[in-house]
Amino acid sequence: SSPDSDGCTPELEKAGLLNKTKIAEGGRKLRKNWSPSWVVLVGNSLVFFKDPKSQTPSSWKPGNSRPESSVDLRGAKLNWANDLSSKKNVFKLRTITGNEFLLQSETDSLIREWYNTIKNVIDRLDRE
Ligand code: I3P
Repeated sequence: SSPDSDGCTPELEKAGLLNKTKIAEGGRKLRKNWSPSWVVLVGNSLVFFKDPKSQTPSSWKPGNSRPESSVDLRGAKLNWANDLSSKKNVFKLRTITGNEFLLQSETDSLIREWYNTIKNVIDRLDRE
């Protein structure tokens, strides 16, 4: 059996570096501020960490990197949003609480994988 046969430990589904900006908080529009973010999809959440490359060696301690923020995917909406940016390969994630994020990558295949993986989690939660 798998190490998590009791299903109590959330499964790591995906992790990688994407460009991220938050564009709304609780439905209130925010000014864009793009920055690279280490994005981790685990269980029902998307968790954002500071880009490891932008951290100084002294500030980076393994096992001690606190997430900057995390997003509950239950009830979230995901849409391609190339109309919301001059950048290519942009999608928008909107949480049930009205927080909106744009995520972007220069690599077509990579952004498509992220879109599909997040969409699958949202669809699975919708069916529960
Ligand atoms: C914004 C910045 C963003 C850009 C945004 C600009 O200017 O250039 O990168 O978004 O465009 O307003 P500033 O740095 O002065 O805030 P994109 O890169 O996604 O196009 P927007 O206002 O049309 O969203």
